[in-house]
Amino acid sequence: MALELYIISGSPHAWAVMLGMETKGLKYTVRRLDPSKKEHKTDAYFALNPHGKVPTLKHDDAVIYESIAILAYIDQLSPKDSLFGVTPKQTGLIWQHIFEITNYLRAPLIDDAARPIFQGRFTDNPAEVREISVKAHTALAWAEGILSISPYLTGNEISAADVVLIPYLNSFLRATGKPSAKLLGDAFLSLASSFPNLAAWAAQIEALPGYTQACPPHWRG
Ligand SMILES: N[C@@H](CCC(=O)N[C@@H](CS)C(=O)NCC(=O)O)C(=O)O
Repeated sequence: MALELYIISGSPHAWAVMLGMETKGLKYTVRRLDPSKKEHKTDAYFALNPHGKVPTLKHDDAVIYESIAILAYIDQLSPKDSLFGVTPKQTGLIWQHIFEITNYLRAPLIDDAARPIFQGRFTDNPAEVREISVKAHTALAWAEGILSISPYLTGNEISAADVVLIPYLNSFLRATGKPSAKLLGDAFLSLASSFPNLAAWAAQIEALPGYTQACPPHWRG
């Protein structure tokens, strides 16, 4: 049976799974839900995902939600280009970085910045913007440090850690380009000058075949 992935366009978590699918070379069907019609809050969708969130994967008799769980599931479908490493050391490091990203980078980049900006509820208080900016800089500096010693977060190959981080980074950067976030955007005008290794890493992932296909559909146009 085909892999069916339920997404909302713009969701960084859905994006990460799509990038994982592309990296693994898997064929999948996208079921795009329209949040303006609350298509992710129907009884039929709650039966798949009790939280009414995306992404959710359907495959044979399996229904899996939580983006990182879906990445682990699809990784098992083919041995090609393992996303979670092949040695104990690689696997441990990949999971360590995934937890770093979800525990320490997601909040400053997505919860405190990208999401409120996209939802039109970002603060215009300069002191609050400054605090958000400092926390985002600290988060990105963590990645910059790692990427100054290896081309991907866990070595020479792309892993689930990279796949989880790039949608957070690019959602954050897209959000900071919005006029309502000008104060914050000014602090991140040139990623390349503040975080050269992070910028090179992002460019390298964006050049991979499948990257564009994995991007949020409404961004591609
Ligand atoms: N921890 C979940 C987070 C899922 C999540 O927050 N999804 C958001 C989009 S990025 C969503 O569905 N929001 C719609 C809603 O909560 O109503 C995962 O990794 O899959």
